[in-house]
Amino acid sequence: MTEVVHTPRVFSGIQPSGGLTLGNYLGAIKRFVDMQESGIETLYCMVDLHAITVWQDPADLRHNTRELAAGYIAAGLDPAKSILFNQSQVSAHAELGWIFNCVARMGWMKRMTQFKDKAGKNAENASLGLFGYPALMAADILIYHSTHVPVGEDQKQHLELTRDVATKFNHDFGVDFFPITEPVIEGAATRVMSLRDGSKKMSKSDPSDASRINMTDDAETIAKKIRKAKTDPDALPSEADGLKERPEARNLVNIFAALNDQSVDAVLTDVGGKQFSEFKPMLVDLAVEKLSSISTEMARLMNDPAEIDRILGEGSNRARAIANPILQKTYDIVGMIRS
Ligand code: AQP
Repeated sequence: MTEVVHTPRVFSGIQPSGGLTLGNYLGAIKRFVDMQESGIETLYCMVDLHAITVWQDPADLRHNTRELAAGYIAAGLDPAKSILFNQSQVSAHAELGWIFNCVARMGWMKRMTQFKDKAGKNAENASLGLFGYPALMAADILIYHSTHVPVGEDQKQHLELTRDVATKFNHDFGVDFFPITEPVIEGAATRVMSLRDGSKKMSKSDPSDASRINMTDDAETIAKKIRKAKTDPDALPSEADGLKERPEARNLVNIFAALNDQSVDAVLTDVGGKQFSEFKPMLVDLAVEKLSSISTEMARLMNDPAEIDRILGEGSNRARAIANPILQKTYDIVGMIRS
């Protein structure tokens, strides 16, 4: 079998399951913008079908999907350069997702740590969709024959499963059809942690609003949350090694480095020896400078929901034009009659 070389194509998505956080911005959206600017074809999705794996109030879901689109655009994604759309408007995702439900194995799903984290102790009561989430995620990526997926560290295991699904499909049907996708997990903040607990991921669904910076927070709220962020009593070290056993300190330094497009070492060269009473105001100034223009632009865009819907409709048309031929070919490989 000759190996097919796939043209580089980038796909990633975020759930409209709440407001965007600084974690989503630094771990994902900032990378999306970098990849858009690299000239590779880029598709960025609001994965609304994934969001409903846990309960979403319909009005909130609509609002959050538009707000996520506004966040994408305000952060620098350009609908003329990237294909921006919501997942449910491109039915090929769900159709390929079903085929992958029949390729992926129960044992693979049972090993997914995100399911265990999200279902918690009440796994019997979790939706079937939450359990099968990674098979739909594999479909999101592979329906475009995507070669690269920028994500935060927490998605690494799901991307390994996507590679397993592609490998098994290709093997079972004796084809070289789906690419083996590369995760792109880069930058100083691939895992932004809660401001209240350095061992927990910053998350939009954390019940404590003080645990996260929302992309819609105003300057005063950002300042208050950073001032209150948990730290330790020691001064900052001059080298990254000194942050190893200090999760909260490491988190704030990582956030600073990522916002300022610097390495952690470069930040520590400047701030090593400073107390948090000095470092936190520096971080407040930087965060407000970088984030306030995004939140202002998001608010402006949200005044015109019809324009957001138009952008998503147009993006969905462009996405369908890529996805549908790949879906038809998949059905053909599997043996479905298409008359
Ligand atoms: N704390 C984080 N640090 C770095 N990257 C993060 N991402 C999420 N949190 C962090 C990245 O954002 C992208 C989209 O995530 P998602 O919304 O699809 O799902 P998630 O990872 O489950 O994000 P949340 O905020 O934790 O949502 P909820 O609370 O609804 O579960 C992914 O690339 C992710 O890596």
